[in-house]
Amino acid sequence: MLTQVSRSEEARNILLQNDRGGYTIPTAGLYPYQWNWDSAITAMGFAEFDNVRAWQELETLFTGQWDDGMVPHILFHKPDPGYFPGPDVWGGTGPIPSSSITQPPVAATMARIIWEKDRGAGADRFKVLLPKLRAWHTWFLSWRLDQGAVCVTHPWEAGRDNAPDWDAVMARIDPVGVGEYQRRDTSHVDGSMRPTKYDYDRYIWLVQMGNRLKWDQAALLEENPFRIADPTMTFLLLRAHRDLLRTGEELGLDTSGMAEEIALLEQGAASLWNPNLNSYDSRDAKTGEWTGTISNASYLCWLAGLDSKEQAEHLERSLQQVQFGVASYDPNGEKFDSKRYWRGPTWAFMNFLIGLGLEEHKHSLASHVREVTREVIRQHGFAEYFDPTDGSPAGGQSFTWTAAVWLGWASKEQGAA
Ligand code: 9WN
Repeated sequence: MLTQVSRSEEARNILLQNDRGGYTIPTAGLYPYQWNWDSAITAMGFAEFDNVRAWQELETLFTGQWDDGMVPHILFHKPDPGYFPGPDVWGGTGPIPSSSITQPPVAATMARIIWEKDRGAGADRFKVLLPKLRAWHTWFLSWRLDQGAVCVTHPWEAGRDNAPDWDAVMARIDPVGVGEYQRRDTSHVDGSMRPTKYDYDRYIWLVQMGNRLKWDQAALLEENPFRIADPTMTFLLLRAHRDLLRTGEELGLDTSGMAEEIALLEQGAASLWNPNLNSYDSRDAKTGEWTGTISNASYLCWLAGLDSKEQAEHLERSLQQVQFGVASYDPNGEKFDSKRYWRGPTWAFMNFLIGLGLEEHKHSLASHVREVTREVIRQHGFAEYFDPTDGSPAGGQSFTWTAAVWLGWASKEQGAA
């Protein structure tokens, strides 16, 4: 078994090997492009040994920002036939080839962490980035709110692709006319660890619909059956907006309107409390129905500044059920599948975001979340995700954000900078 020191060396090497010049790919083969929230987390990892490179990761991400403020979930900097769907399927209209949906906005929160490491060097860079971050956040506020909570319009947008949260609405989609296509992901990793063909038919059908509507948000609001108020987006945008306000004030920038926006997002976050489940849940914005899911996204409430005794009780139970939590879906839930992606496996970067929130609240579960994440990586390496019951590595290997989380958080003791 590798020691902690050699794991750190391996982690730095993964970041350097997956560097494609100003941006990193999540892992060679399976994900050959720049992904939005992967890059933000990766920037935090780079900040451990190269602060300039950390800022550059975020700056490159914003070269793909659309005129309306949206920052795409994938930037196709260089063509690569190894990934499907590529730019032709998306039909994006941004400044560089990209997908046409977004991903959870963690960039402002990661920028804040990077800035804290070297305020002097980062101030000018943050000043340039801040209006772009704000424009992206404003785009969410303009197009994606349901009772103040933030909606996703595609499972890939939540970054939790096949989470049980989407099952009911996915079942209502008839992917008629989707046609033949060739998946690439299952040629890189075992299909049992990936979403199914049933899922993919619907993913592609949703992309084709958006392309047909030219990604016009007003038209999508009418036509897209997939519109779910999601705890991932809501908690992370609330947190990111708080970070932006704080930073804007400290840098002497215009922050007018932001406090009101935060109050609206706080209402939205509160609206995601499902009293029947006694947990934060996702809500179908088209029907108002709860999805009935306790997921790892439910545990992002602390990062958003919201404490909850009931949510902590769910987390404690979940952690007791498996050796290497936090499971992405309730281990007692009927849909729990320890190997299939977002239906059970544990993800180091989600544990980091959950753990950070718990630590800020001085919660007693915080150290457990950090320790199990450290242990699963120490024992099993830098996998995309892990089976929480026995820690076995799953999905892609030499994974960038897992390495970044090791460097910036999991390998350290709580309270260490
Ligand atoms: C689709 C890159 C991304 C992550 C997502 C994760 C997975 C892509 C896929 O990989 O999604 O965006 O093809 O499965 O679910 O969170 O950003 O690591």
